[in-house]
Amino acid sequence: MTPTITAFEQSPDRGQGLARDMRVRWALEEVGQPYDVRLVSFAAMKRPAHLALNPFGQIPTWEEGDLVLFESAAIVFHIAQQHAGLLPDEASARSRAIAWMFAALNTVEPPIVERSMVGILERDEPWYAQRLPAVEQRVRHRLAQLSRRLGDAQWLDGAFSAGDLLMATVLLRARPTGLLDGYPNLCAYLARAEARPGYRRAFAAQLAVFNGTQG
Ligand SMILES: N[C@@H](CCC(=O)N[C@@H](CS)C(=O)NCC(=O)O)C(=O)O
Repeated sequence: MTPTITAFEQSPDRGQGLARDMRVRWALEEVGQPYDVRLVSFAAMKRPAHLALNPFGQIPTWEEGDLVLFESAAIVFHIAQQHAGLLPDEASARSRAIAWMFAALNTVEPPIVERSMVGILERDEPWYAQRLPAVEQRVRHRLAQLSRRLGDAQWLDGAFSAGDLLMATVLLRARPTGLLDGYPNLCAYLARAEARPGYRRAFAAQLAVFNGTQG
């Protein structure tokens, strides 16, 4: 059965791959699972029909027969459980890859999202100039720790996994701030992720929505 995901009708990032449907599209492309996309407006996301899919009124969502899911990482995990290629078969390696999925979203993403929200919502506030350095320091702290752990490795723990997929999408959100530039191995890690054919197909598909050239 072909799953249907939701994505922004008009993405605020202008199709630069920062919206969280990108994670789901990328996972689907990695495993070769075709999918349908239903585009939703900001207004539609807050209406009962979409709230029935995601109580928080956000994208992405997942519909596959009777199964409805929300939360991008839960959807990526679901895809990884259904298909080979995103999680190792060996039990301990699989658990470690899942730990990296949680680390991406629970430990690394929060300061990065906080930094971008401060830039969007607080730029004109009197406290902005004082607050920004503290927020950026929290991002640097996490990036430095991640950079140390990654070292010269290609991926976080052996072969590319759903942990890398989520971590790369989190790092993408840090790139516009320039904070990633201080960590050449993380920049190279991100470039490796972006060079993957599955990533490129997913990126092109969501950019086509923004450009109005979706097939
Ligand atoms: N933790 C959720 C976050 C979802 C989320 O923040 N979605 C954003 C797009 S990237 C959204 O729908 N924003 C519109 C809104 O919150 O009104 C996930 O990973 O799926």
